[in-house]
Amino acid sequence: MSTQELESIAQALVPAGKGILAADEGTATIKRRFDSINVESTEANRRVYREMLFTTPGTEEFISGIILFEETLRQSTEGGTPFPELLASKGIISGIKADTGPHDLAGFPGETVTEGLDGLRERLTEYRELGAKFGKWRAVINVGDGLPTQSGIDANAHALARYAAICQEVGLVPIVEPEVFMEGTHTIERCEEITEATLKRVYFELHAHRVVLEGTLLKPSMVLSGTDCPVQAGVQEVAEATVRCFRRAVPAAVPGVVFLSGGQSAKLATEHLNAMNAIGNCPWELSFSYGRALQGPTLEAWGGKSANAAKAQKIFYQRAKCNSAARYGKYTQQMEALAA
Ligand code: 5MM
Repeated sequence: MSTQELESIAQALVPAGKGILAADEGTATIKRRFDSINVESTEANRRVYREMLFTTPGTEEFISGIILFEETLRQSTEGGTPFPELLASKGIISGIKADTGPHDLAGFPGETVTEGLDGLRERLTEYRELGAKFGKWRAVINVGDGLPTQSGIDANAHALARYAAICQEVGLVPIVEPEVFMEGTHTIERCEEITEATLKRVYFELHAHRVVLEGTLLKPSMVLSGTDCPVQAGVQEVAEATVRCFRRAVPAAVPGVVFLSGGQSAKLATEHLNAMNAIGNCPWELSFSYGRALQGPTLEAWGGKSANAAKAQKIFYQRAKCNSAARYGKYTQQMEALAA
C-alpha cells in the first residue's frame, strides 16, 4: 500500500465531528465489564453485545472507525454478515487490537512492556484480509515512586515503533497508544512531565524506525491528576495542560490525536475533549477513541437483556453525539439533559 493510501485512511478516521469507538476489550477485560452487569462472558454473549453496538441506528454520523478484538473481527451478525462487512456498509472503518498485552518488564518491578511482536507481520496480514484497515497497540506507563524509569519508557516506545513500522509495511494505519496510567497519587504537573517525556521518546523511536507520521494516529491519555491525588485539576486546567504538553511533543505531521478515556466518567471525558477543542489552534485533529466512556452507560442500560437493546442503543447514540459536539468545542450540559 502506498504512503498516500495510508494517509487517506488516517485522515478518514478523524473527519470533523467523528471519532473512534474502542471495542477491542480482550477476553479478560470484557469479562470484567460483563461481571459488573452480572452477564456471563461467553462468545455468544460477546457477539450479541457487539452486534447491538454496531447496529445502533445512526452511529455512522459520529463514529468513523471501530477497534475490534480478534474474536470480533472473525464474528458475524445473527444474519451472517461478517462484522467488518457490516461496518463497511455503514462507512465505518474496522481496526484491530494488534498487541497481546502488557507483561512484567524484567528487572523493573512495577513496570510493564507490551508484547506481541513475534509473528506480528503474519497476523496483521491476515487481519487485513479479514477487513481491518488500521491497528492499535497499547503501551502502559505506570506512575509511582521512582516510576516510570527511563528504561521502562524506552522499552515501550521501541516496541510501539516496531509495531508501527510493521503495520505500515503490511498496509495498515498504526494507532500508537502510549497510556500514562491515571491511577496513583501523582499531581497533574507530574503527569504532564511524564507524558511529555514519553511522547518525545515515542516520536524519537517512530522516526528512527522510518514510520511515516502522516499515516499514523496517536491515542494518548489526557494530562490528569492521579486518581488518588488530593488536589484534582479542573476541566480547564486539564485541557490547557494537555494541549500545552502535546504542542511540545507531538509533530504537526500527525493527522489526529484520538484520546482514550482511561477510566474517567463518560461525562468528564466529553467535557475534557470539549475544553481542548474550545482552545483550538492545534495542528492535529483532537478526537476520541473511547472504550468505557462510550460503552459504560450503554452496557449498564443493556444488562444482558434483549428487551433493553433499543434503549441501550439510544444511550450509545447520545453518548457518541455528545462527543461529536465536543470535537467542535460545542458540547453543552443541556445535551446531557436531552440524553437523559
Ligand atoms: C486504555 O484502554 C483503551 C481505551 O479504552 P478506555 O477509553 O476505556 O480507556 C482500550 O482500547 C483498551 O486498550 C482495550 O479495551 C483493550 O483492553 P485489554 O485490557 O483487553 O488489553
